[in-house]
Amino acid sequence: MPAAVTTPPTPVDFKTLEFLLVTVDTDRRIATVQLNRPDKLNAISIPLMGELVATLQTLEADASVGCIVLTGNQKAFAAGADIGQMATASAIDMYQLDQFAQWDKIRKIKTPIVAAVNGFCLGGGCELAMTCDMIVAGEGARFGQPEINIGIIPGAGGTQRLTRAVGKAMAMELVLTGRQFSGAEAKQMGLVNRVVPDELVVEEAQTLAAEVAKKSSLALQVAKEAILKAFDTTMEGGLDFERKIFYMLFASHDQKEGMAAFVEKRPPDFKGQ
Ligand code: CO8
Repeated sequence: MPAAVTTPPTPVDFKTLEFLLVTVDTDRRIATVQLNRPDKLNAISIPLMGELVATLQTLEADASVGCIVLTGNQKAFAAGADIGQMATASAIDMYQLDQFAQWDKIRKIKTPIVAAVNGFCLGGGCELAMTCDMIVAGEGARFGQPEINIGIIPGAGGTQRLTRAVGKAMAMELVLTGRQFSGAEAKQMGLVNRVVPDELVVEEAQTLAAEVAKKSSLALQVAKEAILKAFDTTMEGGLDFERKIFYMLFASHDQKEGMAAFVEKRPPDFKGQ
């Protein structure tokens, strides 16, 4: 039987794409995506979200990218959804705009994403970080769900993801008071993976991403899917799901290669297939 012909992935040249509110830098198998609306503390407007989703989807389709780092700047990861844009909106406007359809697309990105958080990480910004798979925070990071201060509640998953991450008592306190909390407190609560000096946040996130990106991208994607499944299924259903995916991986090149490489005491050459 002839060997299957596979087309090598064409890395995306982001310099040819006209994104203004998001920049991308790719190095080896890591893509670092930076929110770029510094004058508004990276407030998440509809155009910014549009660029972010398009960028993440493009990176997801690029087999040369093994892991994504999502970051802001030293002052802000993102200070929330754009309040100016929502201030005078009616319920019908909000319904028809259906902005959460975009947020859902981020949730469905299969490539692992590490959030690298410095400065303000508030409201929708905190929800965006929590939608990522891991969080590296700076010592000076300021997390929070302050929506209660402006007469609303978290709407992009905050009441659900924060509660699952930190438990009921702390989620109640943080959402009902809207108070900010530090990177160290976030670490202690289990919301973030690592806290490092501010100037090392992106580097640390890239180091973590590089460790991830070495693995089989296929195994990474299904591992991410299985872990996320734990949040919306029963133990029985989750174990069943895990087992089916576990079996499925025995149809992959990367399982054969990974195990052969172990037996032959050499590094594996994964293909994401
Ligand atoms: N939206 C719009 N503009 C913002 C936002 C925001 N969330 N945050 C900051 N900005 C703007 C400010 O208006 C200001 O602009 P300008 O210079 O033109 O007046 C600029 O960024 C700098 O901000 P400040 O001058 O306020 O900077 P400070 O250092 O004094 O204060 C704070 C920083 C404490 C972060 C302060 O800016 C602040 O409280 N921001 C709002 C935080 C907040 O409430 N976030 C939650 C927003 S609601 C939300 O996220 C809901 C998400 C779910 C919905 C998803 C889509 C539908």
